[in-house]
Amino acid sequence: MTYFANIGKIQFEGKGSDNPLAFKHYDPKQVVLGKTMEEHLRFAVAYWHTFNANGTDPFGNATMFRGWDKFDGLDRSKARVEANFEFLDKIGAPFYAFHDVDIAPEGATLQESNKNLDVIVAMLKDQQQQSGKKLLWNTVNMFSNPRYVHGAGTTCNADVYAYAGAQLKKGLEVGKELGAENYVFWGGREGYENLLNTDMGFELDNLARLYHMAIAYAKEIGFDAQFLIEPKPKEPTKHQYDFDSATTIAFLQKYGLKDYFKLNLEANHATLAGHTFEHEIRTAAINGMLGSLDANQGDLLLGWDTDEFPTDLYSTTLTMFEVLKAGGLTRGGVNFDAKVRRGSFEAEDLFLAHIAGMDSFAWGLKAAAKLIEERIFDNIVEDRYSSFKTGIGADVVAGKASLASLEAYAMQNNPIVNKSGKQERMRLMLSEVIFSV
Ligand code: XLS
Ligand code: NI
Ligand code: NI
Repeated sequence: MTYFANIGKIQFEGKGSDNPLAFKHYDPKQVVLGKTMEEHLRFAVAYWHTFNANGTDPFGNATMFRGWDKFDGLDRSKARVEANFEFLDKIGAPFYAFHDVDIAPEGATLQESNKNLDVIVAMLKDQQQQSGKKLLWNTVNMFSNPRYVHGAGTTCNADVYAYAGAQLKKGLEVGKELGAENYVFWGGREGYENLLNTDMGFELDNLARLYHMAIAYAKEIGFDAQFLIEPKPKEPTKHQYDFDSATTIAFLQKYGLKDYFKLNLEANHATLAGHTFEHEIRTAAINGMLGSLDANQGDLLLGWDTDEFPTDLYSTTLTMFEVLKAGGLTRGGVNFDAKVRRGSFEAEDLFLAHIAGMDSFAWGLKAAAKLIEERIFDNIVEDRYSSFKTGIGADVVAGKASLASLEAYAMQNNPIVNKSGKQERMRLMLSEVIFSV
């Protein structure tokens, strides 16, 4: 069965092409800084946005009716599996990612849900083997079902906590079965609405307990995926506990979890937290915590997680600049946690949107590589801190300075001379590089 009959394999045609169904920048085999674009970017398709979303919003019903929507229940799930692998093949993405509830319908009981999962996971495994496509990460949805109204790992109800543990256990088994490269924890409803009814310290202790149990179980079953936490500051709760990179790292450190996790950073979550994406990536990188990326973009005029496909070249360039400087994504990837707009309801839009995202990231990768190869910013930054290379600055860095030695130096060093930071010049240089590649 084919779901995208009118569309063939998307090819790289280069900058001159006017074919909307072709890549202008993403040439998977092109080598950039010693690795192919495919190896750098490790693109993944998000199951939930591509195969489950139907265009509903708080004000309106579904606008999207896909080929698989003529089926119901498990049959629809099976159709989605086929559609997923057809899409991965045609768009040329090596990876996909899902929540348990994306791939199989929830049953009336835990047993029934697990049975449904088993049927679909067997199919996914088979299709993975046939196609060579891989699972970048899986996760479990512990936020949509009404049982999670007060959270999962941070719920006030121990029965719900137990259910969450069971669902997580199955999620780890599914990840192992499918050879997932990573396993993601996004704290869907791990947060609070009102502090008056919330024991914050207790909730965080319980969340850490759940993570420790997950580490122990993964070890027990030999599931060696990289564990990732995905920070987000708000939505659905007013105050999500994993607010941003820095908050999440502090949490992991406090509970002795830091060595077992890295971060899955999402562009739109960064901006919701009042940061740029590159700020979040840098914060993770300097703490050795960069794991993977959920690529999308928000809209500064709207205050929520709009999950648009990333097309802002400044952002993709600065993102890839940070990633390259941090040594790459290793086991992570660029997962399009992004959805087509409600008005983009044609099946072809799924392709056009992914092409836009992949080309924008490839463009950003090329620009970032040029910034690095030609040391366009590095020289400026190095010069900016050069006073720490010699004299009193070098003493500070070597740990040889004391407040007394700083005082002795400051007393005879007069006047102090500062230099311009030159950021306006650098921003123009950035534009020049982006439009030169
Ligand atoms: C929601 C999150 C979610 C995670 C996976 O905002 O981005 O989609 O990536 O649960
Ligand atoms: Ni995400
Ligand atoms: Ni998100």
